[in-house]
Amino acid sequence: MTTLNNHHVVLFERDPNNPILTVAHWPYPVNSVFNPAATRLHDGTTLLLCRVEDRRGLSHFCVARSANGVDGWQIDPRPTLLPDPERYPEELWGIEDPRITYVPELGKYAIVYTSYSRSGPGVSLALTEDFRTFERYGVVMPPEDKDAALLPRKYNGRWVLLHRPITVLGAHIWVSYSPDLRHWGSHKMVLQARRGAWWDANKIGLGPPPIETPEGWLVIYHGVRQTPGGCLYRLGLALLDLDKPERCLLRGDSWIFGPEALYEREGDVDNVVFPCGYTVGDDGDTLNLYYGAADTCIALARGSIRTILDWLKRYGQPTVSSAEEYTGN
Ligand code: BMA
Repeated sequence: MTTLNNHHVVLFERDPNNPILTVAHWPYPVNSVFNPAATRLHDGTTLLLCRVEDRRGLSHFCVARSANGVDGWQIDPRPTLLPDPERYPEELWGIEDPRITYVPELGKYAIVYTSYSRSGPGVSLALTEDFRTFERYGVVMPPEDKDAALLPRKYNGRWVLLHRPITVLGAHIWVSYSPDLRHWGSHKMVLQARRGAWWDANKIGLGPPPIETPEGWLVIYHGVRQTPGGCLYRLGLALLDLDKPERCLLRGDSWIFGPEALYEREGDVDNVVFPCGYTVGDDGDTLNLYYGAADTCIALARGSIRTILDWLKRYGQPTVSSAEEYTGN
């Protein structure tokens, strides 16, 4: 049964300094800075791995560091990670939309990103200890696939990747497993785009890496509504089982964050909020969500993990079984 589920609860508040990073901050000429990955280093510094689009239209990554995660950004004077199409042809048209996961077992950060190849966007992986040198693993999911992130630990000896391949049934979120970060299998659909008039019809994708909570992996995902006036990118919530992340426990009906501020409404691509990273505050509850606004600049919104989980438990619905999702019934 469909119930009216239109809860106007504000779960994320925009930082008054928004947009916190723009091309005006950049030490070299660029077109736009957006869709950053985020992490907190061991000394508490916030590190953003920003997608930077140059004036040819190709993207690379550049690191920005800040003590408080809001201002005083120290930006690498040159690109931090450039596409390397000579050795990695899949990076021919740039690298985009990174997600960072710190992996304690490896003592390294895993960066999962979109490599824009001649065949379309695929998912690539690189490891780093210091965001200065990077060990590339190449393509881990062939085109067309994007919006991927690694979970920070193995399940039964296998790493877990969430990603968004395009299939004949649409653009849905899948989970895949690997013993070595190179060979991936046991693919399963975990979250399906809805249909028809829904805000998340036909195309969804993972936002930042899933957030570990005592109640499950909190997933912030984007839904793309196609309208005659262009696409609208908004955010929704889901909760995956902590013991079995391929199992979706709850999913919200309403979107919870969308383009409202002028810097989200107008830019190179209007009406886009696109988070690829988060950090958690010292209180263990404050969620700092870093997002690209209108494919032009970087903004920050804050929420409370506790409040978000309460919302999901109150308004979220259990999802249909994966068998039903496969058949699309
Ligand atoms: C998606 C990605 C994002 C981008 C968004 C809106 O498909 O390519 O990088 O922010 O579209 O243009």
